[in-house]
Amino acid sequence: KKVSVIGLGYIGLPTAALFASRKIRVVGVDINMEVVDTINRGEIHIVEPDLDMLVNAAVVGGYLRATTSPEASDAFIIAVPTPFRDGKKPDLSYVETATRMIADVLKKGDLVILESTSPVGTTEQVAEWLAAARQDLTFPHQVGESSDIRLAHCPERVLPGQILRELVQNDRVIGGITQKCSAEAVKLYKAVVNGECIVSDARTAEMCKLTENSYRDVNIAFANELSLICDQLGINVWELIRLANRHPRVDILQPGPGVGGHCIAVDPWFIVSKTPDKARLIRMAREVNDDKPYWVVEKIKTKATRFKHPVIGCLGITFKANIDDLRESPALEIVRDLMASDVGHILVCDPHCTNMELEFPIVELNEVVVSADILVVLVDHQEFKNIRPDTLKEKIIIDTRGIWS
Ligand code: SAJ
Repeated sequence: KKVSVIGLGYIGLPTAALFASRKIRVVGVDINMEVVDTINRGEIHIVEPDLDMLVNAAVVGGYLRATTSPEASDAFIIAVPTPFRDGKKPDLSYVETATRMIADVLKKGDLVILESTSPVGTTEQVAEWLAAARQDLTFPHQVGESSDIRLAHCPERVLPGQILRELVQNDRVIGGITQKCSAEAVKLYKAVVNGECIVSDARTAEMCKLTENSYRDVNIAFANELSLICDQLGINVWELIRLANRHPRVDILQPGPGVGGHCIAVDPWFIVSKTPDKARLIRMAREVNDDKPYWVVEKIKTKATRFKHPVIGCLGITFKANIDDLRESPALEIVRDLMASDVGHILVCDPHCTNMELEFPIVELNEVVVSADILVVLVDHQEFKNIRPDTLKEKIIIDTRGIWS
């Protein structure tokens, strides 16, 4: 068996390495030559615990190699980005390009899996694209179980920072275009997944992934809305949530400076853009979470008026704790907003971003803590949690993550 993984990013590369670690021959395909070269040297271009060792072992052992153009295989896993463009519509162009690339090498009996998070109907669209490109083969949306090609959606649902563990342990939803498609996909994933592989259909599997992230977004929005209400009413929202969560059927998430990352801040829009009249709550949650960074900026500006030349120390720029990922980060958005205004002198500290190229310097934690009049916690990194709050008595604290509450 030979498996091709198209797209060697945060999902594709760990997936490719995992299959290779089970002694399955894997070809990783990426349009970026630099990425391909890096992997072929046994190195990686993304940050994820233990991934470097796994990729290195797979490349050295001869089970994984990378290339820029697909070659004949038994299974193809598409794991390319599906961004949401201009606040308007999902961009499926990477999926389309990947699909057209594999069409050239597809043969009777092959399995094609779409892993990318996708709006409902995308797997059927992939079938259309493949059928249009290969009229010598039959596809499951045309002839059902007797088709030459098997096609399924199997969304990834791993947490950055724990990708390798979750790839193996999490249950997988497998949505084949037909039953046989699902059965073939289950066989493939069973080689690496210890969790259950649960069979459904393609549209349900697509919606399932979007639902998981929308569920989290709506629940974070609830917490963020509570934080605004509590601020106005003079109530400590962190204590309030701790108390409410003592109820056996209440489990409120944590407020923050907004919602970041490339998934939760994006996927709900895939639902909203398909069914705008129906997805009212999902849209509103997105808006609540998107507004939160502006609220934090206004809060800081109000506090800053107390000083003639305020020094504002910002703690953290990543999208969540203990990682170095800046994608859609509300913390970074807040820092940039503050810098673009004339609110005061802004000092930024993030122990996870010291080697990054940014348009502003990253300052030592101690220096920020000592110099700041206003200290703003934007990310709950462990390094910040270790600071003793009693050393901060003289400062104005805006703690968007509740680490010192
Ligand atoms: N956040 C809060 N309060 C909370 C929890 C999170 O403000 O109580 C914020 C975080 O700070 C961050 C954002 O939400 O800015 C998202 O972080 P996250 O840890 O909730 O999720 P991601 O984006 O790292 O990964 C999510 C996961 N989805 C779910 O937990 C339902 C992951 O399992 C998915 O695979 C991933 O999206 C994805 O790729 O879709």
